[in-house]
Amino acid sequence: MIAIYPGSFDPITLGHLDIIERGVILFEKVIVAVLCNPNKHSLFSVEKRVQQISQCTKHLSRIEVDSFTGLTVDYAKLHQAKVLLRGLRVLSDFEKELQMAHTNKTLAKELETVFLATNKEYSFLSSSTVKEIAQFGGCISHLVPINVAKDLQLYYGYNC
Ligand code: COD
Repeated sequence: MIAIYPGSFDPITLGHLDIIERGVILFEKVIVAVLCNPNKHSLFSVEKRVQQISQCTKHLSRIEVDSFTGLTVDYAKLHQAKVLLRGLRVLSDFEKELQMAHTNKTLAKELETVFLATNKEYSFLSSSTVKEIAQFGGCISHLVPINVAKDLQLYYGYNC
């Protein structure tokens, strides 16, 4: 069964990576799909995010990294995926994720959303937190893959 793991991944964190690593154990193939959203300001371009994810998932087989525009359900149908993979950290995620899952169900009945609970080590971790720490020169090397840490340090002009 093919699962799509859609998201912004701006940038990918160790929390996202943990979901991907556990996802490939459960599914035949996981497609990590980066949303290209021209209405949302992103720190890294879609191409850069795809490159970052590809680089830090090199050790995994049965994974594809791609970008998409439009509806996630349309992208899933195009790739014959039956599952949308999502992660849950805290209660506020649950509200947002449930609403998204219900919306997607109204658009594609055959598609199931599967949630993986965050690894408790990463339950506090989000791309926004990482960007905020990096912006002020804080150490982020324990929060993101090494290649992403380098990109953030280069972007904000510091070393840690
Ligand atoms: N531990 C576990 N899971 C985590 C962690 C962590 N530390 N951090 C993030 N996650 C999970 C998130 O809960 C989420 O499930 C997933 O990883 C991706 O997170 P983000 O923040 O990178 O991506 P989102 O949530 O911004 O992605 C939203 C989509 C792009 C999927 C959504 O906006 C979408 O589908 N857009 C396309 C238009 C569409 O189809 N709209 C209708 C559906 S609402």
